[in-house]
Order: sequence, then C-alpha cells, then structure tokens
Amino acid sequence: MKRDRMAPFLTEGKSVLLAYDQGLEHGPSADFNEKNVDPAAIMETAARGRFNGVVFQKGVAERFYDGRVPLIVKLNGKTSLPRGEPISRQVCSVEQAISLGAKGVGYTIYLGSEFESKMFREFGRIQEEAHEKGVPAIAWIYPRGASVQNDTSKEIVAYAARAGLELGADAVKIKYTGDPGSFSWAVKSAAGVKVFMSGGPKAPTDDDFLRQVRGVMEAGGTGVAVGRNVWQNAEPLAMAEKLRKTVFGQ
Ligand code: FBP
Repeated sequence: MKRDRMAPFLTEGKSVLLAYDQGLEHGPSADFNEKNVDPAAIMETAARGRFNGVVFQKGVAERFYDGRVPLIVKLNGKTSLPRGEPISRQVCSVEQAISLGAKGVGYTIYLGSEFESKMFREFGRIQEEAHEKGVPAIAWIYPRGASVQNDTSKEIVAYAARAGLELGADAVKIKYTGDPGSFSWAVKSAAGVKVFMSGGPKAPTDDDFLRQVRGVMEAGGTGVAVGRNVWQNAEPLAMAEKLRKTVFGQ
C-alpha cells in the first residue's frame, strides 16, 4: 500500500486515538463504571473530544459505531482469564472490519511469548490483506511472558518498535519507557513507522499522564492511543482537550 494512501490518522503527522477494547481484555469490573461501561458514551467522547480515531472490537463496532470518527477495528483479542504464556488470536477478518467502516485494523502481538511466532504469522497475513484493501495495519506490541523481565526498559520497548518495522506495521502502539531520551531510541528504531504510546492504567493525576505524553512528543512520537486515562477521568472531554493541546500544541 502506498504510504500516501494511508488513513488521515496516520498521515497528518500527529494523532490521538481513543482505545476501548478493555471490556474484552480486562473484563468490565476491572475498568468500567456505570457511565463508561456504555459504549455509546465512548463514541460520544471520541466525537466530541475530536479524536483522530476510535478503536473497537467488532461487536462494539457493529452496535455502537456511528461514523463520526474514523474507526479502527481490533482484529484479535483475549480475556485476562487464561494462565500461562500470552497469545491473542484473530477474531475478526480484515474484510469484516472494512464492512463495518474501519479505516484501519489493529492487532496485538506479545513479543517474547512462546507463542510469538503464531502471532507474527497471523499479523503477517492481516498486514498483507489490509494493504491489498488499502487500510493500514497497526500493531499493539507488548513484550510479555516469562522471558520478559521489564516490559518498559529502553531496550525492550525499542525492540518492540523495531519488530513493528520488520513485520510491516504502519504504526506501532508501545509502552512508554519513562523519559523522552530513552523513548526516542524506540522512535528511531521504528525508522519511520508511526509510534503511539499506549496509555496504561489511569495515572494518579492528569499532569502525571500529560507529562508522559509530552515526553512521547519530545521524543518524536506520533501521539497516543489511550483509553483509561481519558474515559476513567471524571471529565473525559476536559482530559481530551488537554491531550489535544499537549499533542498538537493547540
Ligand atoms: P489503555 O490506555 O486503557 O491502557 O488502553 C490501551 C490498551 O492497549 C488497550 O487497547 C488494551 O485493551 C489495553 O491497553 C491492554 O492492556 P494490558 O496492558 O493489560 O494488556
């Protein structure tokens, strides 16, 4: 796929995506309250908060996506229930995602898991099909499993970013290393692949989270793909506004 045919959330330099696949990954009781358990509320936040994209699993997209914001469909997923080495398998096709209105597809790879080769293979097929059909493939790359000691070290996060380049991802979503200096090594290692920081659990204060976002931008990152730090905030739209200011400077 020609890079200039990529969706606007990847071509416009900077980007802020709203992630909402945690219902499958963590279960509703871990992350949701009476308000944000309703996907319609998230759709509203995505639109009114002027996010560049919203990330749903296909079931949520089928029932709640209303077209106001570009859609990215997560093509694989798992729950937090199985024990042992992590693996996440495909649950939605590229074709189905596009029929739901997706302008991009997402896939999680657990780098370092004893099952990483299965996820590499599946992502490889997805990337090829996505490019044939003209949509970008975004890889959530999380080093995880018994062989991974520290999933936010400079070395392992850069490895994740580089794996995204080598596997043909148009963008990677990776964890923050803790400071802009070390994160810039991940950005360099991605060699032009767009780099998004994964939000993580809600930070103690808005400023704590925004400091990380500033670090990502200073390091040359594209932006953030964030969930809990926005929709768990008591004022999601106010947080969205602060996030936009930090990423776009306006
Ligand atoms: P958050 O900003 O809420 O962390 O969302 C980012 C994300 O990648 C989600 O897309 C995904 O559901 C979740 O993190 C996975 O979390 P975990 O690190 O527990 O696998």
